[in-house]
Amino acid sequence: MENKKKIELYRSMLLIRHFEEKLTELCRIERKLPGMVILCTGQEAVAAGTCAALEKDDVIISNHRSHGHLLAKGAEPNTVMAEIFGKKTGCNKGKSGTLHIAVPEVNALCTTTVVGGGIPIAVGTAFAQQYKKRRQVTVCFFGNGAADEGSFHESLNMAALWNLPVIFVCENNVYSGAQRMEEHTKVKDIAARAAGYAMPGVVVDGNDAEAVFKATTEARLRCLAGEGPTLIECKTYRWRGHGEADHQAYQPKDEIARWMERCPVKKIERELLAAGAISNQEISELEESIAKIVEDAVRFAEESPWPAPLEALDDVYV
Ligand SMILES: Cc1ncc(C[n+]2csc(CCOP(=O)(O)OP(=O)(O)O)c2C)c(N)n1
Repeated sequence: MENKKKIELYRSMLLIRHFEEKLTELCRIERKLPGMVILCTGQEAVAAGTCAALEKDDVIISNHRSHGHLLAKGAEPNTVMAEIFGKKTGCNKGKSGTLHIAVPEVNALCTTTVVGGGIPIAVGTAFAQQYKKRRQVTVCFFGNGAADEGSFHESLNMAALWNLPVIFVCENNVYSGAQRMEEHTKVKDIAARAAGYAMPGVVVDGNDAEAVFKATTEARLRCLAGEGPTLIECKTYRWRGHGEADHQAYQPKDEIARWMERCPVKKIERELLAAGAISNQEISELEESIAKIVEDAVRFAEESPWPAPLEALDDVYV
């Protein structure tokens, strides 16, 4: 991979990390953020690696752990932050809050918190892309828990049958809520399920952004060649609880520590330093500029007005 592209990946991951660390801080202030805040800290390489392999017109469908996906696809930090605050200037006018954000400007069409609910929607958008003969693909992000839902199996079957241009990206972060994967399925690799639907299934190190980028690039080319979908399983780990109110009593401390040693952001940073592609000075400057983007986003959100109560009736279709 070219150093320029690798630095892009690093920057994308740093933005997600800083953005979400700020959310962790804000969650400690009572009543600052409405609703449940669900973070992808530790999983940044999946969002960054996948989205770096996509074009702007490609579609992503996200789940409850969405901030990384949206930022990596190019969503504006200011309007995403304002949306998380529930403000009128948010990308969904304060009506979605953190859990249901859509950013149509970057083709992040839908975030659904119905576990497994995004997978058939992605099959639908991929069908539209194929039907309209667009050179575009759809990526669907979902967790390992979602891969045990009926919607996952039905969707993979249909997508394979119709050779749809869809890439199923399973972020296997070991847990689903408070349950470990082995408590709800006997399979070791979710990717093995792809064989049941006659599509390629790939396991990648989900803490290696470059590996995720390569797997997505190959899957995208297969989609564009009319060869249909791919299931990519990214093995990673959730550093935080299911949501920020979760005290993680069920996650062994030494397990968290082991995975933190495998930090995806530090990994790419070490590689860039070793290759002489970036200096410590440049890293500090990059961190500073990203910290400023996040501070500006928080200021923008804090200074923005609340939506008026009657605006709840705008944009309602029926
Ligand atoms: C259909 C449905 N069942 C249950 C829930 C409650 N719920 C929300 S997130 C979650 C865990 C999802 O785990 P996983 O798919 O592995 O994603 P992760 O949270 O690990 O990223 C559950 C059970 C829900 N939102 N929707």
